[in-house]
Amino acid sequence: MSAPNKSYDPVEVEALKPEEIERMQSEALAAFAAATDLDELASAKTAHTGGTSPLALANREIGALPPHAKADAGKRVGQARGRVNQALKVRQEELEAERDARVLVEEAVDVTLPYDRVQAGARHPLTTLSERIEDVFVAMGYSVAEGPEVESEWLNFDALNIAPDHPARTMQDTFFVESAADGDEKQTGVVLRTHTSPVQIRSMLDREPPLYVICPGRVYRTDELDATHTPVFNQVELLAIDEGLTMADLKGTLDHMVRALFGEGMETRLRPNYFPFTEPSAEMDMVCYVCRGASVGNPDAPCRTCSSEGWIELGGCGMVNPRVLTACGVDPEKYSGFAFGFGIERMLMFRHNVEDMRDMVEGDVRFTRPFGMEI
Ligand code: FA5
Repeated sequence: MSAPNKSYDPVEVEALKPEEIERMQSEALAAFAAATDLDELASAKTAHTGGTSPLALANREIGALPPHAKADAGKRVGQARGRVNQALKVRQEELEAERDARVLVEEAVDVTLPYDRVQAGARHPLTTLSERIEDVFVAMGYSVAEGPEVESEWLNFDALNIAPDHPARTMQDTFFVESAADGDEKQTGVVLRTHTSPVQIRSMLDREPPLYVICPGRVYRTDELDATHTPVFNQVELLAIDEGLTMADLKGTLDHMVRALFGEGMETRLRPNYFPFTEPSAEMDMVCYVCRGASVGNPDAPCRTCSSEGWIELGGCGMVNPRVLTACGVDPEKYSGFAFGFGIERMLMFRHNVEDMRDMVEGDVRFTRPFGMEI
């Protein structure tokens, strides 16, 4: 850089001569125009606008000029730098636009091209069957009620008229989570619920009659896993409490359910049975939906679904025992009710000819896939 000099003539400083400034500017503009991509433009930018570029060095010369010469030289260099920066900005925008347009073409994805399909999951047939059953009852005005799987012993047994010394307590082999404290009669143990019937009790305690609920859910029993039993299975419970309900209402409701699930013309029959929480109680059968009874006494046309018995056992039912109504604060003089409970796994078995219940719990998609895609 030149030292300050009072008689200094800027025209005589090589870097500040108008033609020199003009040349620096032209070279910069030509370099920007020649850059074909943003990387080349970045190099040209450093070379022509950076701290050691010719125009930056010329600008530094101005500081050494006498005051009267500074304005002219400063204007000349400043205008040149302004034009160079403006040209750089314009070229930068052009090249960015070109790059964006190119990326859109080069990185476009053709969504119509075939690809390696990932198998979509689907819900388990137990879930879809359970929901189908719920739909039948919801359409009749029932609401869906749920309860906890870890249940108090009182709700699972006592409130259902199954006292601690009642033989029925051993009918359902129970997983105990916590046993009742010794000597404290009011203390109740905790169990994994053995059936969905405690949801009946919860519903009656929670709501005022009339009451129409369907309670689907998972239940637990200490049964070995085999072709017809699993320690964890699903039940659906039905409960109706209203004035003047009779066994005829129960039978009509069950007939409607089997028709909705298995087709027109289906029938049910009730056989006497015993459940502590219903009185009278019955076992409910439906006519075999495959042979419709035609296989009975007909060895030429045996039926595998019903073993040629003509009927398929579906579950237990009955009129809610007045003692249960009383325990739940429902007046048995005013109200009566019916209840019905059955296993979803067993229904899936005969509805779809599944021979081994173990297939339902192993989680193998080869089992669920033939049931079709229901998401
Ligand atoms: C009950 O559990 C009664 N709570 C049903 C009931 C409700 C009766 C309301 C009256 C009024 P049960 O123990 O029979 O009843 O069981 C009902 C159904 O659960 C059986 O019909 C069967 O389909 C199914 N089930 C029972 N044990 C198993 C098991 N280990 N694996 C799969 N399904 C089972």
